[in-house]
Amino acid sequence: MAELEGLEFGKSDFVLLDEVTMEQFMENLKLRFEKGRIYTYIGEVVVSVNPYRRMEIYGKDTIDAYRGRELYENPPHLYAVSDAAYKAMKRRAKDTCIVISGESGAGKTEASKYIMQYIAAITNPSQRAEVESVKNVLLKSNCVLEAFGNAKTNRNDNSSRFGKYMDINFNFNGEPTGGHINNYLLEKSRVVQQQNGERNFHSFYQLLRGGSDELLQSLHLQNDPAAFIYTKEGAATATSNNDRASHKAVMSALEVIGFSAEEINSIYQILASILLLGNLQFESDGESVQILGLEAVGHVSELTATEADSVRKSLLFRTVDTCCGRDAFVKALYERLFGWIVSRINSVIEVKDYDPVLHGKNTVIGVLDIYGFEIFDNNSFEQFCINYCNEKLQQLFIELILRQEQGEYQREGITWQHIDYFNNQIIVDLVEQPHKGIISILDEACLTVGKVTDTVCLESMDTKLAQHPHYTSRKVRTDHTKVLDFKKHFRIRHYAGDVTYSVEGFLEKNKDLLFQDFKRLMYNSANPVLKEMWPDGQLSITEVTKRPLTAATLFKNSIVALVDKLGCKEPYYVRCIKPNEMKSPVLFDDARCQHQVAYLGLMENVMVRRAGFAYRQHYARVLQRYKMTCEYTWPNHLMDSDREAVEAIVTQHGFQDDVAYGLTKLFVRTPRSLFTLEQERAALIPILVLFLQKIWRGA
Ligand code: AOV
Ligand code: MG
Repeated sequence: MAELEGLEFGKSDFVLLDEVTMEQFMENLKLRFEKGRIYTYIGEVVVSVNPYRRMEIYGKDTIDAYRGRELYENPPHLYAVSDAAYKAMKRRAKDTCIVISGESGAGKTEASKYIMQYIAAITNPSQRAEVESVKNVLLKSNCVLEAFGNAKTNRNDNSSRFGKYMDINFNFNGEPTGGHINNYLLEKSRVVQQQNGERNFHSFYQLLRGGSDELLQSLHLQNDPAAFIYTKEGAATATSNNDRASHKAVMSALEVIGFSAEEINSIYQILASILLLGNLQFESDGESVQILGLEAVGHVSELTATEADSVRKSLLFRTVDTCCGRDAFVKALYERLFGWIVSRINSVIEVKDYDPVLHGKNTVIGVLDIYGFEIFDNNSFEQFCINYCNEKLQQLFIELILRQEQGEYQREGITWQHIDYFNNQIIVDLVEQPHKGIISILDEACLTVGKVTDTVCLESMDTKLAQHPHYTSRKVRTDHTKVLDFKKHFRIRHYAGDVTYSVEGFLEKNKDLLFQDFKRLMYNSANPVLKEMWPDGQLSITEVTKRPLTAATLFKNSIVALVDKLGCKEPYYVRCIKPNEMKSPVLFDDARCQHQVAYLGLMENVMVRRAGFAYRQHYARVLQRYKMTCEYTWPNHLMDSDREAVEAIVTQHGFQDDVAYGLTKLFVRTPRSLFTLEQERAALIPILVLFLQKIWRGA
């Protein structure tokens, strides 16, 4: 662990701190941020602080510097872990994954893109066309998925509103041969409603601001987001996104990926239909409901290649709450569109004709970039799911970091000491435990026949969870008569902070009902692309009555499956920290940062790393680097093994009490020993250079 940057930039690995205290940790983190060193290690974990400015550290030169190198040979960087993951995959045929976590706006999505760019840049030196095309699609898919799955929130101008796990497949040569994207619960409620100051998904603004007059005309749209109910809120909101330029980029990405002109057109027709449906107004005279402005219905039917009369009937089928029915329809339209885009990309990059016997083992690197922990003024079902997902990932981090350390010591035959963590399993259980957890209680309420309201459901939670240390009912009576405003809230003490959720809409969002009429309407579309998105529209009524799983349960199942999948891979971690709430490149908000360091468990991470051995390295590597510091090993040793030679070095420098000899690696407990070696080496290098020069001159 050489200090490659000089001490004025702080310690490049938190393991090297003189003392593991929060003060020292924060001091180092802040110093490095201020010096523009946004990455720091804890062993092999990268801690990243969002710089909120363009950094000149991602170019080709940097990529070259990291290619094939070991972690400690260069300053900390995402590229170094990407390379480590790649090497593990290539040399040892291990499936690996890179898990990026941190709260909303901390820099996860940007990190995931740099990681993919790095992997793309270092593979396929022979420029084989098939491999190039796979890489191209993988890279271009980001742009498309961000357009349709990201939006401006009050935390992040480009916030991921879906979870993404991407597997990149490699052949035995270490060339990418394909990939697969899993997407998790898109926040579809955003299509119909956004919080103050937020926007709908980027795709709508990109179309309205970037689409040609001709395109917009054919879609019956004006080029003004303010003209549509669904985009009005966002139209007035300033953002750093250039919608017009993005529209171009997305169009071209879609083409590169291989979407046909019809498919691209269908995508825009669906977006347009959604916007037009949103502007429909319903009028009720008490008995029947009418749609005002039937012209728009005509446009929607044209755009979706369906019968105008069927569109009208579907919209008016349930007269109780036509607006709700319409909104549910529109949300589903968007969700299906998004799902279809993902599966379409998958069909292009899917590994085809791979024969393990012929081609060797197919290995993967997975990259996980999911929505980060978030707290808004108003937190609903979506935040509940997102934050639960972050609990699960934190749980995985705890397990893997401990497991990894324990595993390594065991393999190498070394005894070690246990470190205590705050284990968030208790919060995970609060949410997901069968019969007792919040999801179960929600599901039960959804299954109950009759009028179960959000409030009734909340009461049930309040009763059942009253004793839970991480659950608080917000149904607080201030005096004996009045229940205060927050009667519809409950609070969860998450690992990352307290979040108060409004239970309003929970049941409806969990049931996630969509009338069969709408599904049938879409399935009967004359547009094959649309029809493909709605295969369940052909089900008969009897098949439909089978109760589908609820949204929360589906989400839980998908996250459990994800965690299982990650658990069997060799994990690499990037822990992102958001330096301030202002998106400022110069502000380091001490309290906010310290809070994140605490809940991410970074201090414990350092302690675990140090309690055992701060540093471990294969004997051959140690020898290569330090053999010049010992007379018995320079220039070559005559001992039976590298291990013995390393023992000679350690003994000569007198820190034999500070090390343990594993089967294949040397373990060093305190960084000081290493410093001694490094200093010695650094002092010897000029002498060595002189020496070599002499030899050369002499020759
Ligand atoms: P997130 O993915 O962690 O939030 P992003 O990766 O979208 O956060 O980062 C938010 C913004 O911070 C980006 O749009 C950039 O402006 C800036 N940023 C982040 N990382 C870098 C970097 N390495 N260099 C320069 N700017 C950066 V969320 O998806 O909301 O949980 O759900
Ligand atoms: Mg993101």
